[in-house]
Amino acid sequence: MLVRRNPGWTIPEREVTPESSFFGRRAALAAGLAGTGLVLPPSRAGATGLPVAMRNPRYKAERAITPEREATTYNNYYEFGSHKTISAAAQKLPLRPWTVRVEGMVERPAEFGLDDLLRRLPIEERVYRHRCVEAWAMVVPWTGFQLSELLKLAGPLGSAKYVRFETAAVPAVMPGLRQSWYPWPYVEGCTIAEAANELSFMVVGAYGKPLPPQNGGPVRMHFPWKYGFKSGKSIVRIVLTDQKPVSFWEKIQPQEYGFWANVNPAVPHPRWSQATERMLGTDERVPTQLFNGYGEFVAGLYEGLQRERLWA
Ligand SMILES: Nc1nc2c(c(=O)[nH]1)N[C@H]1C(S)=C(S)[C@@H](COP(=O)(O)O)O[C@H]1N2
Ligand SMILES: [Mo]
Repeated sequence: MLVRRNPGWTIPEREVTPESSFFGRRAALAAGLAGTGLVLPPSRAGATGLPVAMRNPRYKAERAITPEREATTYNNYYEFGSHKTISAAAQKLPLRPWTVRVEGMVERPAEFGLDDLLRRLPIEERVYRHRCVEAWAMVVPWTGFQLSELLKLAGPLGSAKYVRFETAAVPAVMPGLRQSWYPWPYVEGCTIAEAANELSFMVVGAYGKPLPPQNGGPVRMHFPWKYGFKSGKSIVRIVLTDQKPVSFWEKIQPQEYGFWANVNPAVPHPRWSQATERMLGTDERVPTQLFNGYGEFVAGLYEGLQRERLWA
């Protein structure tokens, strides 16, 4: 069992997007950016209703950005079907109104309107690598806010040890829900320390546009150092708890999928190697990196946990 005296909610100073970034006019922003190291992405955001977000240069993908068409047409979203071509079907998911309930072991449980969150929280763009456990990968410019910013609004209690994320279940538009052998709704989870990590991101946009439903719109998780299944889509409920969440895939195949699911090229899936990955839109295979290349940010989270099944 993990012992955490410091729940880690004091987020250290980092290169943050300045206050003026939200809803600021691009020209004013650009003028104020000189010397800050921040750059404006080639964004069409102003035209789409997504807040203007500056790209945070702290997070480097060191790979080419995946073509938007590939990332938005090759998806895993089992609520819409257990195959990759669900993007057309997913257009039926109503993205507004949308609320995210944050409850459980928090001082101020609340239901947040998504548009309200977009006005209240610092929004930025981060180019993150994504690595599916099936050994394909992509690089996507996500727009969003740090998970810790949302959790701070609710005030996590010291007794909370884990965070559980629940996806919307909308039977009228999600044919997959009729496959009753699956343990709907899709649930994922992480520890409080993982949730507090600066990389843990809630995504509301991709490629400078509102996040499309097939990628988990209007709001999804992204934990870039973990296999993709940990990053639940279309989130409606976040519960802080002292019970370790048992996630969707872990319930279905506990021999193959575990709680931690950190990316590791040296630990094969029971049915295939994890040493390399195929970049979406190419035939190119590239070497997989420990923690998907994010070890400098997250390796410290797992010190002392070597006996846990950290890699499945
Ligand atoms: N609700 C829900 N979230 C989900 C999934 C899913 O089937 N349902 N698939 C997961 C898997 S396996 C991956 S790889 C990513 C895929 O995200 P993408 O379609 O944006 O590439 O979403 C994850 N989140
Ligand atoms: Mo995945």
